[in-house]
Amino acid sequence: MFVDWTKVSIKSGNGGKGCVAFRREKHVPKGGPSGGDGGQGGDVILKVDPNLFTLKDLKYHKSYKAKNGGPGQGARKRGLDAESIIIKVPPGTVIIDEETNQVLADLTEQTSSVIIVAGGKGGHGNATFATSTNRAPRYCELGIPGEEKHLIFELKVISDVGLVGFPNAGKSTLISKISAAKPKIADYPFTTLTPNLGIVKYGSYRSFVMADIPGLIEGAHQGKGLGHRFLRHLERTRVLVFIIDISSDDIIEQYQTLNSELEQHSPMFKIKPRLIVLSKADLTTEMPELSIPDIDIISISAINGDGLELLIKKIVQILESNA
Ligand SMILES: Nc1nc2c(ncn2[C@@H]2O[C@H](COP(=O)(O)OP(=O)(O)OP(=O)(O)O)[C@@H](O)[C@H]2O)c(=O)[nH]1
Ligand SMILES: [Mg+2]
Repeated sequence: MFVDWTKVSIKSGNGGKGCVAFRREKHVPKGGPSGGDGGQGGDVILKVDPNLFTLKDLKYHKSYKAKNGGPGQGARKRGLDAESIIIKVPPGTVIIDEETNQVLADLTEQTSSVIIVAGGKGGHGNATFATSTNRAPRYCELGIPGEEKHLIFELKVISDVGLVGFPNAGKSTLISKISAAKPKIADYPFTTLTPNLGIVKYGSYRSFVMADIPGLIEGAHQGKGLGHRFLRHLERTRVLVFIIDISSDDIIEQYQTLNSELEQHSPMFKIKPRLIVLSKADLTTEMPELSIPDIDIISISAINGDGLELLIKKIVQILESNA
């Protein structure tokens, strides 16, 4: 199951309480203060796991609580520091504070990690407070309490290239031909229900990541169909590839409709480099004469492979010139 949004509560551990104690040894009738400090409460840490692709695990585990630091002990012994809790998230996870709506972290790098709430510091034991005027203090500090937060985890998948198209246009077929992704393909709309990522290899060692999302329909930005839920997964892409069935009545109008859905979702799409791909070219012998300023239009057939090499070449050109 693909989960790209969930709420999670987290709490870091309290610092351990300091200790009040005095040295008790043979031949030392009035030993000095010896209460140790409390240990540090556990942190809650978020860490990217590049092998994850969904927030599914978090959906079933709604709250995470780190342990409290141990209390200080006699003989100046410090309480145990509590272990941190590490929550693994897929690359591209955005962490939002539910109360303030503030973005607290955006974990895009393959290795990034962040302490989202730090454990409380332990309190000092009475040994710390001994002075020349008060040699036997009978007080200590409590630990600092841990911090609690209610968070929203939102995944925006990380991919270089995003496929945009109406349902049934052939997006999933394309990604299945040029990458190892094996999405479901069928001759009806809304076959794809959640995003698929595929790694497209080119040259000897190079690759880019392509995202196939559910098809868009007019009104998607207002919630029609399924696509709007997934538009945010295109936000981080560097190239948009519009896939339009070559036998469509008005290809330019289809492009404009798709484009306007994207722009109404977010104006950031206006400046994204793009390509238009006419799919299912094997089904027609009439090649439409089209042109749109500054946008390359190429035709492909994912079924017989025509145009796929050129498509990859064009995508790479755009990626490299916008690196
Ligand atoms: N003849 C021909 N059929 C194709 C080609 N590409 C895709 N199809 C067919 O078009 C239908 C839809 O393909 P999909 O890849 O599932 O389309 P999609 O855009 O992913 O559709 P949604 O997931 O519903 O948005 C399937 O029956 C495919 O076999 C092509 O190049 N030539
Ligand atoms: Mg599909």
